[in-house]
Formats: sequence, C-alpha cells, structure tokens
Amino acid sequence: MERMLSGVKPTGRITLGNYIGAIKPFVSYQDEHEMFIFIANLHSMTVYQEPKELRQNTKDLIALYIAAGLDPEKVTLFLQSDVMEHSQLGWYLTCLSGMGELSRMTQYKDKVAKNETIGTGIFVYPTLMAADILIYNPKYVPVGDDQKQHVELARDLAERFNKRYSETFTIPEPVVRKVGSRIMDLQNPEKKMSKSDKSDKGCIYILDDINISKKKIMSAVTDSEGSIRFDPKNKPGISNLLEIYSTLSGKSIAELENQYQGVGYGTFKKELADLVGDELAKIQARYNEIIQGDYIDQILHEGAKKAKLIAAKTLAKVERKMGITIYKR
Ligand code: AQP
Repeated sequence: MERMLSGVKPTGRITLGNYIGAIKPFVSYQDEHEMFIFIANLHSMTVYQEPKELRQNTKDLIALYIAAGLDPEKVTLFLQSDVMEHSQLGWYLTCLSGMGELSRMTQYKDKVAKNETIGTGIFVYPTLMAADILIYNPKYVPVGDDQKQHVELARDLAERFNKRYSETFTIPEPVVRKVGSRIMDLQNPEKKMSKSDKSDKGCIYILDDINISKKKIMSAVTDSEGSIRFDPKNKPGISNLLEIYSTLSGKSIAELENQYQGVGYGTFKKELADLVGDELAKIQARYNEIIQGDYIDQILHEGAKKAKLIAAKTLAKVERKMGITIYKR
C-alpha cells in the first residue's frame, strides 16, 4: 500500500470545509493506503491560541477524525507535538530554504499585502510542514486547494536535499480533489470557509446544532438568476452549494444540475439543508460517544509510538548524511 500523510490544525471549530476538503477524503483513502493523519498543533502556534480553547479544539478534532470514520486500527493518528523529530527536521529544512521562496508563499504574501503584523512562525511554517511530510516519506499528500503550494515546497526541498547529500526522501505528490477542495463562505462565496474566521454566519461547524446548520444553508447568499447551474465565476453562491451537495451525496455536479432543472432555489436549499443535517447528525452521535472516557488518550498514545518509530529512523538517516552524527546511537 502506498503511504499517505496529512493533517489539520486545531485552530478553531472544525468546519464543513475542513470536513469536505480534508477529513471525508481521508476516510475514503484509508482502505487502500497506509495513512498517517496528525493534528498539526505546532502549526496552530503561529497565531495565539487560548490554552483552554486549544486543548478543547485538539480533543474535538481527534474525536471528529474518528467520528467521521477514520479507523485507528488502519490509520496512525497522532499529535504533531508528540513526535519531536518533526521540529528537528524542520530546522534542517529551514536552513536549506531561501528567504525568496518562503516570501513567495501565498499566506505570507497575503498578510504582507494587508499590512498585518506577521509572526516569524507564519514565515517559516512551510518548512516545518515540509518536515511533517518528508519525515514519513509518503507518496501522496491529500490537501485542499490552498495547501498545494506547500507540498510543492516540500518537493523542492526534498530534491535539493537528495541532490546535495544523496537519495534520501521520496518526492511527495499533492492530491487535490476536483470537487470540494475549496468550499466557500456561505455569506461571502468569494472567500474560503475558514475555522478561524470571526463571523460564523457563513460557516457551518461540524458540531453546530443541526437546526442552526440548516438555517445557515437556507440563508446562504445566491443570485437573482433563478437557475441551478455550476458557474463559479458568475454564480459563486449556487456553485458552492452544488459542490457541497455533490461531495455529500456522491452525485456529480452534472447529475445535480439535471435533477434540479426548473426547480427553485428554496427547494434546492431545503434538500441540501436536510442532507447536511443528516450528515452532521451521524457524526455528532458518534462524537458524543468518543469524547467520553480515555479512548482518545489511548489512540494518541499508540499513534505517537508508531509515528515516532518511522520519524526517528528518517531523522537518523538525515543526520548521518549531513555529518551531524559522529557516533553510533
Ligand atoms: N474551505 C475549505 N474547503 C476545502 N478544504 C478546506 N480546508 C480548509 N478549509 C477548506 C482543508 O482542510 C485541511 C485543514 O487545513 P488546516 O487546518 O491545516 O489549515 P487551513 O487550510 O488554513 O484551514 P482553515 O479552516 O482555513 O484554518 P485557519 O482558519 O486556522 O487558517 C487542509 O487540507 C485544507 O486545505
């Protein structure tokens, strides 16, 4: 089985965007791949996290991974901070990277353009993300649309290291799904749905009350044309709802366009709201069972042990090749 790796940051309540763009695809890959899925808590530190909230968000995220269908028997689930080798390899890769290439990373560039205060962590986190990936030598990295650039940096750094010190890292390939890799805000469909957004009206959270999640779909911004067709440029609201519908129902966008020909937006939204509500209800029921007791602690403990075995081996190899190690450990 080919190895696959990905993660999500515990930076807020998990959204429908995170679920459709990341967690649901992870579940669909688990039978055919050797998967490593982690909670990217080191990355969450690039922006201040209130400690109590961070603890809760971390716990919720691991419970949601499992509630959504990830099977800890098949998938290695762990906290990034439990495997310290990520940070150590991250440092070596930071030293291998240039200011120029890190300055070209979209997230950093956006913050510069908006004249925001930028922590150093925001600037260097792509090299830590490269380490998260390369330390497991995965073939595939499933990501949403916005993360593709970071996997490309990981590829460049892997090639640079391999060339300088000899073949060491597998060159990873990003896997970006055609539908659902960028779910947009329901109130502002020009903007990505994000868990750390301040306003929650356009954002459905997986742990939202079911009626509230349905109301959010019913009040999603659309347009005045009245026809249900996929046209992200001219009809961003309806196109976004079609993507959500398609990924949750398994029907293609073309099938949905056909099914809803001549049907009003109200009916379309109502049926989508029911679909979203049913999906969330299933996940929430399972979440409520998992969040009790110490099941999560056991999963994370086991996961960290398994991940560390591989990460330590890669790091030892890297340090040997770089000349850091001078004795047999
Ligand atoms: N709106 C989205 N549509 C589809 N996929 C999405 N992802 C995030 N938002 C959407 C994917 O979810 C995974 C988790 O990413 P992350 O937590 O590491 O960071 P992110 O992409 O920055 O996610 P958020 O929700 O926008 O978090 P904040 O607000 O903290 O920055 C990734 O695979 C991502 O592509």
